[in-house]
Amino acid sequence: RNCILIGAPVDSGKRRRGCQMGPDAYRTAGLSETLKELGHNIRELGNIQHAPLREASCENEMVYALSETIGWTESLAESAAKACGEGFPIFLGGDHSLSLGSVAGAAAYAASVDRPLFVLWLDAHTDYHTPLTTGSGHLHGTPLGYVTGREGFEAFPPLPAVVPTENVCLLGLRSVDAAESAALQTSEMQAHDMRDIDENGIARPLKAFLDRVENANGLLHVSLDVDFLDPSIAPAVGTTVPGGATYREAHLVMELLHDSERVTSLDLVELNPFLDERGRTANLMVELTASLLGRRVFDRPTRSY
Ligand code: DIR
Ligand code: MN
Ligand code: MN
Ligand code: MN
Repeated sequence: RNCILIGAPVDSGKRRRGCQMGPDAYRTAGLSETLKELGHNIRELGNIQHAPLREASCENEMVYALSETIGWTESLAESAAKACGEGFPIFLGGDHSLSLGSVAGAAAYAASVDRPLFVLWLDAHTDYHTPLTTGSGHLHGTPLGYVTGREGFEAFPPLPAVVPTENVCLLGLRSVDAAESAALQTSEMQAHDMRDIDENGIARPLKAFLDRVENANGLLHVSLDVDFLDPSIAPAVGTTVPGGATYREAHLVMELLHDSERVTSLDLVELNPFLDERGRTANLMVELTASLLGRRVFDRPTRSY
């Protein structure tokens, strides 16, 4: 595939800093070399920047770094729409607020080729808040609210195309607040929490979703938040929640995604290398990306970290 690596050092989506180092951590962990070994073409766009900042305000005074996140949404939506037409964009985050832009751009591209966009959200959290409902004020908790067209994003660029909630599947949930939970009930999103995964396995809900993407001839954007993974294998994230996906579950998800041949864009988000133990989380994220792009757990080369 023609992979386009887009560094997006977004760090405005929450108060704790460090995700700005994410793109370099993925480079250091050998993302580009790993994908080349799998036979893919790689184009490196370096790091992109946010659009020029304009003043913006929100009724909710808790909201943090609104202008900066709007600036990132603008530049990322543009980059994503363009890159989707040229290859397989991989966004090297950056915190999850980068997905306001990457998903909006992917949706714009999908609309331009008259195909539906589906979104797979791999995360401990639903990220379905709006600037008006967020209690923390952290906009990394709002991308699914934005791309599905919830109210409260008036200060943001108008959405080029709304993602219908029925096209969204969430896997890995285990930290959902009351407001998000209530909003989720009234949406058509398919939300699978860890209990669901414990009882039914992770392959079943994923396969059901991938069948729907296939039947609709859809494009599929995958958004992988580091905190989808269990903190014991992926400690480098500001919002660790116990009880996440295991190494084997995560690779299985990636291999099923590869087999589906449906994935058309990918976010790698929330890695905070400042919190890591010798790059192990960055290395794991690179391995998972490799599985999504064709590597099998059983034929991966042995490496000593
Ligand atoms: C969290 C943010 N639910 C909040 N979400 C995170 O601040 O409302 N997303 N960490 O992955
Ligand atoms: Mn998230
Ligand atoms: Mn999360
Ligand atoms: Mn929340």
